[in-house]
Amino acid sequence: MNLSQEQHNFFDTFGYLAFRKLFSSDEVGWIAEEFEKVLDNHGSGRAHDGSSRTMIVPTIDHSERLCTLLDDERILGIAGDILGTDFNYASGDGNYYSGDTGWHPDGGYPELFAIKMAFYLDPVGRDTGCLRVLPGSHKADSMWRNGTADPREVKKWDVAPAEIPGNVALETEPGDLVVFDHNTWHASFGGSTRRRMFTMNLHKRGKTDEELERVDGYLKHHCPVAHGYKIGGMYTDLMIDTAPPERLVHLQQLFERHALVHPEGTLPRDFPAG
Ligand SMILES: O=C(O)CCC(=O)C(=O)O
Repeated sequence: MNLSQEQHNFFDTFGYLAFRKLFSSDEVGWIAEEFEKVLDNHGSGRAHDGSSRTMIVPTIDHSERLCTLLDDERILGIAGDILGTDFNYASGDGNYYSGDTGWHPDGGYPELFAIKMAFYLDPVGRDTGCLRVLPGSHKADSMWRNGTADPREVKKWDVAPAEIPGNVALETEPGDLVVFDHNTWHASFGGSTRRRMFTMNLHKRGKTDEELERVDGYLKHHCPVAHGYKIGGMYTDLMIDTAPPERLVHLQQLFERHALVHPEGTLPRDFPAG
């Protein structure tokens, strides 16, 4: 699925996009089932009591079927259009969120580098845990990034975090997909104590020395090992061994860079020829 010119314009201007009913209810059925299995069998999902967030990194990599999201024409079309068709898959978390998530961006890059795809597996509304964004906050010269206004300092304006002027609530139903620039400030308010959500992070393939430095900088702080999940490399063997040649394009660079950035967290293995 490729983006229309208007969707490109919207993403460039506001730093996010929402896709309604991208996945059918049948698809949401198996996606949610696999997600639950991953959290329960590879994470501490069974112990989740709602007192705090339960998280795992990676998520789709632990399920052969969820891995195929990386082969899905809709995902490839959206990511390829925004980041280039040779984009890197940069892992993602799986969550039973509990309560609010405060305002934050996922990065602070001078230009577009990375996006997050967020799959909310329950209906979420404005005050029941949907993603909120500050439109335009991905731009380096926006007031949210140029030092004029810090969304975490709402006290000085005497407003609640959920009431920051201009914030947009991206209410979603299961099957919708929310995509945003890592630079975009986002948050969530009023959600349940078991809000199911997982993400796929994707970023531009590094080509110049400067771009590779950015890729390595990303890996240093954001990959399974960096988050304390020792899976022996950037990806699970399952993700690599079940990959058709087209998927390998999105795995190769971070597979290689991971060994350089986290040598102690990388078990030797071959990468398929493709
Ligand atoms: O849904 C949420 O609580 C916020 C998600 C979020 O902050 C993120 O994925 O970076």
